[in-house]
Amino acid sequence: MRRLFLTHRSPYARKVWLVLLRKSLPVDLVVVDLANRSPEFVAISPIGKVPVLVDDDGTVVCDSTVICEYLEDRYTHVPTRPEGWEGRLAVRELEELGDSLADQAIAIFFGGQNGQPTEKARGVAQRILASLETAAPGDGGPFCGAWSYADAAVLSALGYWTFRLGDDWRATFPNLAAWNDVQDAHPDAVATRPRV
Ligand SMILES: N[C@@H](CCC(=O)N[C@@H](CS)C(=O)NCC(=O)O)C(=O)O
Repeated sequence: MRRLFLTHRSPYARKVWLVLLRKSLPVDLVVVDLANRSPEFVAISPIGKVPVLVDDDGTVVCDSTVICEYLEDRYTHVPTRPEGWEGRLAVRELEELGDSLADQAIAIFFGGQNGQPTEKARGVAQRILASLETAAPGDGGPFCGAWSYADAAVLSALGYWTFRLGDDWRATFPNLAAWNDVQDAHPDAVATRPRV
C-alpha cells in the first residue's frame, strides 16, 4: 500500500496529500515524530524531512515538489498540471510562491519562539502575499485555469500561516482571503487542515 510520511502541520505534506486526494490515489498516512525520527524513516529519507512518499511498488520519493511532479508523470488520469510550457511554467512559479510563503511562516513562527529576528521573513512574506493578492481569481477558482498543485501549495501555505500566526493577513489581502475561503471549503481541504 502506498504510504505518505508526514506531520499534520507540514504545509508541504498537505500539498502532496491534496494531490493524492484529487487523483483519488489511496494512501496510508504515517505520522513522523520529527523530534525523534524512527529508523525506518531515517532509512528512506536522507534529508530527514517530511513529506516522503513510498509508492505501491516501493518507489521512494522525497520533497513535495518532486513528489507532485512524480505523481503527475506517473498517474495521468486526473491532471494537476497543464499541458504546454506556458501553463507548466505558471504552475511551477505559483507553487514556488506558495512554498516560499510556507518557508517564511515557518521561519517567523520558530524564529519568534527562539527569540530570533523575523523582520526579513516578514518582508518576504508581505511581497509574496501582495503578489498572490493580485493574481488570485476573484471567483475563488483555480489560479491557472484548472486545479493544479499550485493551488494546493498556496492553500497549504495560507492554512499553515493562519494555524501558526493567525489570520491578520486577511484584512490586508481581501481578494486572497476570498479565494482561500472558496478553496478551503472543498472537502479535500477540510480533510487535510493542519492540526497538532
Ligand atoms: N522543500 C521541502 C521542505 C520540507 C520541510 O521543510 N519539511 C519540514 C516540515 S514542514 C521538516 O520536515 N522539517 C524537519 C527538519 O527540518 O529537520 C519539501 O517541499 O518537501
